[in-house]
Amino acid sequence: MARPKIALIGAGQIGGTLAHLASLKELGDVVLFDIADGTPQGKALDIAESGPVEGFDAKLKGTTDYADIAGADVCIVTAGVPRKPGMSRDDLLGINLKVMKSVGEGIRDNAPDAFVICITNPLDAMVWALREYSGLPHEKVVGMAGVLDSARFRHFLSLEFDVSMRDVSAFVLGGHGDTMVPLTRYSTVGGIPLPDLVEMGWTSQESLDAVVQRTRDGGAEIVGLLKTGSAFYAPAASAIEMAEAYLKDQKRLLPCAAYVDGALGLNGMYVGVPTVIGAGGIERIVDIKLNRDEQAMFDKSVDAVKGLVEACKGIDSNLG
Ligand code: A3D
Repeated sequence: MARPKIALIGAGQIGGTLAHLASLKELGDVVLFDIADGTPQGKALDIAESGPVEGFDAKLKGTTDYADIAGADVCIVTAGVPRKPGMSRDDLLGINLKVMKSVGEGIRDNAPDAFVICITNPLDAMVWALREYSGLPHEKVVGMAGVLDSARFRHFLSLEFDVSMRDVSAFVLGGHGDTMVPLTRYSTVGGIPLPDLVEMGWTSQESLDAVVQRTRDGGAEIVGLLKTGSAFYAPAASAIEMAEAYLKDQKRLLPCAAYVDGALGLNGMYVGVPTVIGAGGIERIVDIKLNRDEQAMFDKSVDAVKGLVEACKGIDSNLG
């Protein structure tokens, strides 16, 4: 069987890291696309030259021509601009919406059967716009945010409890922004829910609240440290986990910005929810029950996403 083809639209910080990880994991052959001529070609060649040392079999190609992504099985989209200190994700909306138009049309015309993972911010609105511009089925276009936000939550929890990150599972729902909803009730250490660990005296409610807030601010913390851009290692690793779930039909239960029509009381919008990813793309939305406080936080997050989608429609009247 031929190797899967993975097209990375955007060969910047995340795009380059995606190409490296996809090669190391031998997920398939990689095409790096960017409008900045030289960048995708240079990164593809550099990573290919690490192949003999690392011992992976993957072909890499850098390009500025959409024709080269033809027949891709997976497209991961990072094209656009990232945040600088002092900027919110929402400040990127106008400029990145234009980018989503050209990328959506490029995918529509060259790789209409691909599973498309969007990373470009503001995530929930951009994945919605990318789906609109590409016209692909909703279950084949998804946004990466929940895996990253949950990974940050897991990392901070493992520090708080001084236990292995492998034994911490966590759930973050809602939009990828200041209103994201880290769900403590559905997050566990070795299967024990976080509220029980507070009761057991492993941590205090104040410390747990601080971990939740640090998770919400996780992206800004990195932007503040790097000063020239935003996080890229953990975002790339998170998107690769989703791509692998699709390519290997793993049926992973992962929180993603997926199209929800019916579940969780929503009709027809993209927002972060628990999903099952397999060969069919988003095969299932997990319709979890929220308590009153969780529902209030989720509703606020949903409203924030709706506001961004309306802003997109205000910029491009052909949308929606
Ligand atoms: P960066 O290193 O600037 O790479 C972006 C690349 O996109 C650059 O190489 C540009 O040349 C390229 N580009 C710009 N316009 C186009 C176009 N029309 N077609 C093709 N390529 C184009 O940024 P990055 O890789 O650090 O971040 C990429 C995006 O991901 C930004 O919007 C970030 O805000 C976002 N991001 C999202 C998360 C999430 O968790 C959702 C996390 C981190 C970053």
